[in-house]
Amino acid sequence: MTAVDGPHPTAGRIGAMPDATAVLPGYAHVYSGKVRDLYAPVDPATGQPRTDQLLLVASDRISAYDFVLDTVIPDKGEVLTRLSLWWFAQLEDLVANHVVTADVPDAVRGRAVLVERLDMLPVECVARAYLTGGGLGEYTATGAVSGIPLPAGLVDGDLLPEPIFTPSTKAPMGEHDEPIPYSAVEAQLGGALAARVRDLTVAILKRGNEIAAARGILLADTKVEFGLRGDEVVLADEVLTPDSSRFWPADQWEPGHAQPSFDKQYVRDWLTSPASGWSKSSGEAPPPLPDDVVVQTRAKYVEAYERLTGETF
Ligand code: PZK
Repeated sequence: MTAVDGPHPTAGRIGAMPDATAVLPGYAHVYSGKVRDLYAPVDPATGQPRTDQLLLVASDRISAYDFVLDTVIPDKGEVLTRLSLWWFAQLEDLVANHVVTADVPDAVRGRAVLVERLDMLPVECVARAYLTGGGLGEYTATGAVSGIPLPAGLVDGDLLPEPIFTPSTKAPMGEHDEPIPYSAVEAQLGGALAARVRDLTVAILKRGNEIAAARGILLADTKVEFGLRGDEVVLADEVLTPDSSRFWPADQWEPGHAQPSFDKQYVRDWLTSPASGWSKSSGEAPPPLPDDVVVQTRAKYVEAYERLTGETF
């Protein structure tokens, strides 16, 4: 938006301004996902982007029903970045991680992490502790998820007998990841590496739930990304955040129907209410969120951070 455009039509409403991808002096923009951006630090000696590090920047953007909304949630990027850093520390005895430092330029301080550039593995590593979403669909159709047979009679939200590894393809942005059988991961990575990422993914979700359950949060499932540092498997990206995992309030857990989302329930409830005037199936972009929905949603992200870490945001 330029000055001659005048104020944004929704300026003044909390979170209504779209948050532009920042121009960061000393960094070259590499890629933008739905809600995060990737930069390469520029080597001052050569003026060229470094090939050994990346800056991961989390925005305040939020997605719902496969749309990136026209409204930002203030502090969401910082809450998720700080939560991810906290989880990396909780998981350090299980797996090495890509974090170099959280000491980053002021423009993105708190919501960015400088990381080691890894050779990323071309698989989305998903683990499920509870049955829902795509896993529930597969189970209903076949009685199994990712080729793993499950007991009969399970319903939406049920706790699985054991957390399971349910890998998927890494689809380009705008497309959906497709579930793949474990044998496809073995074919891509070889047996030893496939078993390593399977066991790590499940161990990360188990550790996450041991910690989260005591704080009233269930982690239904999670998606993690790994890369290689030589032969070593290293945990990358963000970990156990509400954007990479389904967070459920433990006190409202009731199998048999879709569970409320710890973080996005106010957004979903408003978007699907008559008040929004919007329909999921319309193909139209969702309208901007009202202030009270923004405020309540921000509070849920902060609450998740504070409950899990025991720290004040
Ligand atoms: C990497 N992404 C996804 C994350 C985005 C996109 N340590 C690493 N080394 C090499 N590549 C990546 C990472 C990490 N993490 C991650 N794509 C590449 C991604 C954040 C913002 F726009």
